[in-house]
Amino acid sequence: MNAQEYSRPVDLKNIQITDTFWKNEMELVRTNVIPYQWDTLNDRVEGAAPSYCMRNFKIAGKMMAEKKVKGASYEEPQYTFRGFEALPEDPDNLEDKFYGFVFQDSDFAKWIEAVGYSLTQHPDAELEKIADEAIDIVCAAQHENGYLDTYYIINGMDKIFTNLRDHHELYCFGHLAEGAIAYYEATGKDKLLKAVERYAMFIDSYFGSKPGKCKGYPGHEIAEMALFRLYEATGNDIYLKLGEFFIDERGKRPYYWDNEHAPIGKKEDLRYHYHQAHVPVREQDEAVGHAVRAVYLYSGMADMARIKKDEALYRACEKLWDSITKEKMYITGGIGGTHIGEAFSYPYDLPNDTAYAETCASIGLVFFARRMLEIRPNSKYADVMELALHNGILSGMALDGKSFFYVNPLQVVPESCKKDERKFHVKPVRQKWFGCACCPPNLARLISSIGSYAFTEKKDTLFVHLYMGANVKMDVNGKEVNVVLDSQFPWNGKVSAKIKAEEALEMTIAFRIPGWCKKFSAPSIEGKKTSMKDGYLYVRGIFRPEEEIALNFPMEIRVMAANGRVREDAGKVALMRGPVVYCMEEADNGKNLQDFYLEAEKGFLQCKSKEFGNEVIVIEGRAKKKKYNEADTELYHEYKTPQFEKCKVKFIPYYTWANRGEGEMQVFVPVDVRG
Ligand code: FUB
Ligand code: ZN
Repeated sequence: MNAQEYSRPVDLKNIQITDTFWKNEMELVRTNVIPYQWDTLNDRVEGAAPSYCMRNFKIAGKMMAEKKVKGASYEEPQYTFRGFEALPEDPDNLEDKFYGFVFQDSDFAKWIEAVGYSLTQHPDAELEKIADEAIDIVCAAQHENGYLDTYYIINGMDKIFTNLRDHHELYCFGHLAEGAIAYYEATGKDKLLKAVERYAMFIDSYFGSKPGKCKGYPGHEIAEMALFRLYEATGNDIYLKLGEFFIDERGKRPYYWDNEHAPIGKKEDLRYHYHQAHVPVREQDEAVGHAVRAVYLYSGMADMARIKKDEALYRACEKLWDSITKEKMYITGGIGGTHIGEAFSYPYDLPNDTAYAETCASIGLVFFARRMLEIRPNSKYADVMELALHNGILSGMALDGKSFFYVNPLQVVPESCKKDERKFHVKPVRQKWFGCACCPPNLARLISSIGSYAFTEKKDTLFVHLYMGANVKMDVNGKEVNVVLDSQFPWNGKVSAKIKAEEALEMTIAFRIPGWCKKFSAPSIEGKKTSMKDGYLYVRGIFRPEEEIALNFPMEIRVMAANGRVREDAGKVALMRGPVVYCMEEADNGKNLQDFYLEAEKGFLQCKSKEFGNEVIVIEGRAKKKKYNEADTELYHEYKTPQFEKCKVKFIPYYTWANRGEGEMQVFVPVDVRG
């Protein structure tokens, strides 16, 4: 690899998103999620699980009026993978101690990150004032040595970094660093960034390969990619070296955590798989363990591979990418086949109704994809990014931006979510908030920064990875150019790019050709050199002011089947159109969705619909619905050729499901093989 090969995200301040589809999502985040989250951070939302986040910062910073404390309050973390309820506390009678999950500080960090991105698109003095005041509270909590994690500042600094495996200090640090950089880059205000740098220096004084330093590494990854970003934002290579140390130390034997805790016994390796620490990272070739942790680690590895030009690390990233996308990813871009450990399961184990597919995990997959694209643009990464964004991620938020999914199943029977403990993690309706509120703020920070996933630049080349309406400003050999993109994705495949510049200039625009598009057309490319490489159409030449390039990616309805080894989907199909995955819902098709056998060969009808507020495309198909006969009243009976009645079935975009009340839903549908 050499530095010339890298493309980097276009600075958000140089992108204005104008797109109908994504602008709508960004506005939901700006007008609903960010203010709502601020209220939850301050425990002001009636009926929602309290966060205690800002309260913890105030207590750590001694900003609360003195209150009673019933003795020492050090407690082991009380989170559970089965439920996300906050600890039951009487809000009017709280002691001055830490409340909530050990990683509650990260709620603020993700909020300030989303605020930063949002301000680049929509300056808002009032929001900036609230953010500045929040930063004052957070910075007041910082310990004189630079340490900044309220859990230990409140519970006892003698315990810091003593439970790296399960506590989340370095995770909270990572989020705080990302938030501080985003806020600094948006506003130029560096108070939080300076605080984070002091904290980073303290961490650096504690961890490292030199004798006497701690050889531990984060139990929940993210500090790695945050440190690389901090290095790139500040130029201080101490952060780079610290990030490298954390990446290189992971998985070495003897396991660091065995000195922190009693060894875990025979199952120890499995436990280390959960943390992606079973072997050193360059030897990892299968995505395992907790899915969010995994993709955060892989994102950090990809950053380091790029910065250090580390081919071995890049090859490991590629293997892990293939492991996820060829064997362990849902058709929606969801990852994490099992709720036990919120984890990847074994290859091809992708159950629809017990799926975990955490919103955060798909978001992390997008982080990983964008980083792989930076190293080597290849449409396979952007295809997955687009898939996850339009399906497994957007499904995480209601169409009004007011409620959220943590888990994104591909099949739901509401009764089973309430009565079958194996499916308690699956919710048939979105929730207002969660005690463990990782997903909604993660959605907020991703959606507010969507432009930096859509566009990257390298010298005089603009890469268009995702299609969306936007004005992208670039410096091409000292000349300013605005590339104005127009798109009606994800419903219509016509896109265009228009040049706005003072004078003609030579540059390249690299357009991703979506993997789902069988035949694209580019009617208006004249007098330019075009070439195809790794799924991108490179258009190079002298562009005149107002010159426009138009492309068309016809969106056809595709009937998709899973690999035969995905047992859950045997004999079933799913519908896709462009990047959008479709599903059937009870609201349109009635109960017992398992009784429908899709007559896929009979074709489909697509029509525009406003039933979800903004216009979407819904699909109508034909099916045979099983008729129940007398024998069917018995649990078991002799087989008789089943009788069917002909009917129509309706499919809606997967991300719009559960917006019309509670009901059954399925993505994969039995197919009528006899036609
Ligand atoms: O542990 C912090 C966050 O909580 C993880 O990223 C999520 O998967 C949830 O477990
Ligand atoms: Zn989450």
